[in-house]
Order: sequence, then structure tokens, then C-alpha cells
Amino acid sequence: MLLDLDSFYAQCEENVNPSLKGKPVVVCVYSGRTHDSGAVSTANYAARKYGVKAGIPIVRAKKILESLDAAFVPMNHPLYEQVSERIMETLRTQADAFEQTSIDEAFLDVSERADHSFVSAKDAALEIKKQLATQENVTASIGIGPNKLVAKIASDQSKPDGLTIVKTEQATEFLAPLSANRIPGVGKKAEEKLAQLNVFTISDLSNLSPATLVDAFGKSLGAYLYRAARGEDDEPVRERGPPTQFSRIATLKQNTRDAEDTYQLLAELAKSVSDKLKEQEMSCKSVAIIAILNDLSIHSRSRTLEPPTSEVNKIEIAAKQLTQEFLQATPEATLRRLGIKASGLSKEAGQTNMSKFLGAQ
Ligand code: DCP
Ligand code: CA
Ligand code: CA
Repeated sequence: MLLDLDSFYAQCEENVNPSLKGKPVVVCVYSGRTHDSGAVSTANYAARKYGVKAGIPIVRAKKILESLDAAFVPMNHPLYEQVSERIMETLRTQADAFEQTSIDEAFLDVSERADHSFVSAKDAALEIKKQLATQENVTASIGIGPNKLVAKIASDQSKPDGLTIVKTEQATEFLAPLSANRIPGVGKKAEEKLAQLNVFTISDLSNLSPATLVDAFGKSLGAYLYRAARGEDDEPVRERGPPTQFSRIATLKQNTRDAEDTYQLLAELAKSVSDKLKEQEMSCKSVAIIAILNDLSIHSRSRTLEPPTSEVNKIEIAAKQLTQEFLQATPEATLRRLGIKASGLSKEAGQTNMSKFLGAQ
């Protein structure tokens, strides 16, 4: 089964601020440039009714919802991470194998505990929905299928609070009328190519020969699409390994090529990356800056830290130096956005455990 939480950030906001309930709620990523500049991160279903959705400018959302009592709230990522971590922890215990694929989404292999029965799997899904409602006051949409591909597509079929079950023998019939872009991995580019081949639905796709698909998409994507059109997929549900990097990125108040103008932002980003490392009890061997220029080109410079660290000061100093050096070496560069990436992650050595141990005495 694939479980995807409904309008996730918006539900988190509604739960910490019950006065939002019933209103259109829009979670905003303010760029900080002018009062209202920025984009919509997500909106609850009351706002979506009017066409407000992720990615549109905040200004446009405000115009659309002008005459309604709508709430615009700034994105609060630490809150969503906390809620997500609690939910994922509970979900993990409900599956034979568990794979979190994003902040609000996870695959649960329930084959064994449901005795390979779709009826039992449905009961398990209803139980999970009930648990999410009582423990976290959130709804989710769940898809159940014979494999990850079908479960994922099924989870998108009915939202919010949906439950769609596609048994093995129903898979091809279920997929046939759906638009080909419902297949994970089919983005804008693939969709255009498919349209040139007169392919719009998954049924159309299933009529293409392997040779045509490999010709158009290359061996790997071509073979994947051939199987996907038939509802075939044998990727196992597997726990993802520990993270290998953390990064934070933000827009400068104004474009600049004066290093000092970036120091406040870099300090905030360093704090955020360091907090994340400490929360995960990890340290990083390498710090990089990501510089996005006014022409939107992306550049990065990195440095090794010896010994590995999670200290905010060390990360901040490295990022400031990298920014200075980058600006000196690139006279034509004007910064628009800046990010810090910590990579080469490892679990903190025994030290923290020792200090925890001592602290507990
Ligand atoms: N998100 C974002 N910007 C996007 C897409 C998503 O910031 N362009 C964030 C906000 C979402 C969260 O990620 O709440 C999860 O993304 P989903 O695509 O699952 O969208 P929602 O959970 O908001 O809505 P849905 O009910 O359609 O799943
Ligand atoms: Ca979601
Ligand atoms: Ca999602």
C-alpha cells in the first residue's frame, strides 16, 4: 500500500491553529523580497476548490480568495517534520517492510500480515486511517495494489481521505483509461514525446512495441514504460538508508555581490543545517555553498572539514569563506539565492552518547 497524507502542510497548520478549520488555508513560501512575493507551498481542499494549488504565486492566490475568509500562513517546516516523524514511526510498525518516500508519503508492504488477501489489506488500511485520525487528527489517501507502481497510482485516484484497492487481476483494466502522465516518472518531457506518438492514455501506451519505446525513451525508461503500461513492477518495498546530505536554501533580500550582504542569511542557513545534524546526531565532513545567480545559473563550492562537525560556527565560517572566495573568483556573478549543503554525513562518534550518559547521571 501507498499512503499519502492529504494537503499535508495545511493539515498540520489547521491542527496547531484550530481557528483555521473550515476556512481556505494557503501555506506560503514568502521569498522575503516584497510583502507578498513568493509561491504557494500547498493549500487545503477548501482553497483548492477555487484553483489555488502548489506553485502558483501568493499574489494570485490572494486575488482568487479575495472575497472569502481565507488564511495565509507562512511555511513552518520544523513543525511538519515533527508531525511527519511521529506518523512515520507509527506506520513503520504496521508493515512487514516500510519505505518512506517523502515527508508525507510511504510504502507499506503488508503482504505477509494480510495473508496475501486484499480484503485483509483493506482492513489494515482502515485501521491505519482510524489511528491517524485519533492520534494526529489527519486524513490520508491510500492505494492498495499488487505492487508499488499500482499502489502509487491507486493512491492518487481518490483524494482526500481516499481508499482505492486494485487487485492483481484488475490492474490492467484500472490503468487503461488513465492518462499516461499518472505513471510515476512520466513528466512534462515524456508526456510531450508520448503525445507525438499519439499516446495519451495508459491503454494507448500499452499498444506501443518495446522497440518503439526504447527508440523514443532509451533502454531503461523505455523498458520501464513497457512494463508500467501493463501494471508490472517488481521493485521491493525497502527501508531507505540513512540520509547522505542535508541542505537549506533561501532567497536573498536583494541581489548582491557583496559578501557581507549574505552573512545574515548564511548564519540562518548554517543554524538550520546544524540543528538538523544535531537532531540526527550526525556530523558532516564537507560543507558546500550553492549559489544561484541573477541569471538563474547554479554554482557550488565545497570544502572539507577536519574533523567532521555539526557545530554551527564551523559551518557558518566555512560558508562565509566559500561565498567570499566565489565572489572574488567570479567577477560577473550577482547572487540571488544562496544555500548551504552538509554532506559526507556520519553518525556522531561515541562522544555524544558519552555526554548524554554523563548528563543522565
Ligand atoms: N510541497 C511544496 N511544494 C510543492 C509540492 C509540495 O512545498 N510544489 C509540500 C507541501 C505539501 C507536501 O509537500 O503539503 C506534500 O506534497 P504533496 O504533493 O503530497 O501535496 P499535499 O499533501 O499538500 O496535497 P495532496 O492532498 O494532493 O497530497
Ligand atoms: Ca500529500
Ligand atoms: Ca506526497
